[in-house]
Amino acid sequence: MLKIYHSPGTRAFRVIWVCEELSVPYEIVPVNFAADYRATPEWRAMNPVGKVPVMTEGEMVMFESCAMMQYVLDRHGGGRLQPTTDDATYAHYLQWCWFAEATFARPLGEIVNHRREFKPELDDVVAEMKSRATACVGALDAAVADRPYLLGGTLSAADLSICYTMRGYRRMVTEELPANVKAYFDRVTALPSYERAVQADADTAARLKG
Ligand SMILES: N[C@@H](CCC(=O)N[C@@H](CS)C(=O)NCC(=O)O)C(=O)O
Repeated sequence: MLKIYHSPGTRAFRVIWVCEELSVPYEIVPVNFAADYRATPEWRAMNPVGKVPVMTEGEMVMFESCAMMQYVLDRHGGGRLQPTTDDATYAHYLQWCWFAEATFARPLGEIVNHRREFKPELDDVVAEMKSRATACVGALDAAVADRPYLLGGTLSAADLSICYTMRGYRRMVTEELPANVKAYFDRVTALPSYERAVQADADTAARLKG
């Protein structure tokens, strides 16, 4: 059984969403997001830089949410939610999967880290990060101008990963999205698996409180 170590609102959301979309069984282990817990030797043994998430399966322990997502697809997806390597869309599948975390989530993460470390926050730094994230939304708007999903007519895990990051963009930068991206985000988050992932996230929060 996959175990997903998750703190509410954080990046395991994309892995949980993929599991829900694929109907792959998993268990959530709620993680206290407090910095002092993440600095403990117990947690550092799971994630050596003290971040979340972590995923395990049997003896296997891994971190990095997009790698976790890919593991679930390759081991448990049965070919769903991703093109094969000889498919014409394969290169762009990889591109958008990496873009979701390495380029789009990065400035958003910097805003979170900056706000945690600098009080008061430095407005110029936050504005620069918001503008970098907005450039990513512009790229996505162009990419989905003529298609329902990033790869064309077929939903893939890249869409779930990007739309997880888009949640952060809407929370941290602006709810307002350009027209194509808005229609795309609404389409992908209309999946019943999205509601189940939102519920799993809320249940994790309740477990940590209770
Ligand atoms: N690239 C990593 C990023 C992990 C990450 O930054 N996680 C955030 C929560 S979503 C975190 O633990 N932040 C705490 C910190 O950086 O101190 C991934 O995708 O798993």
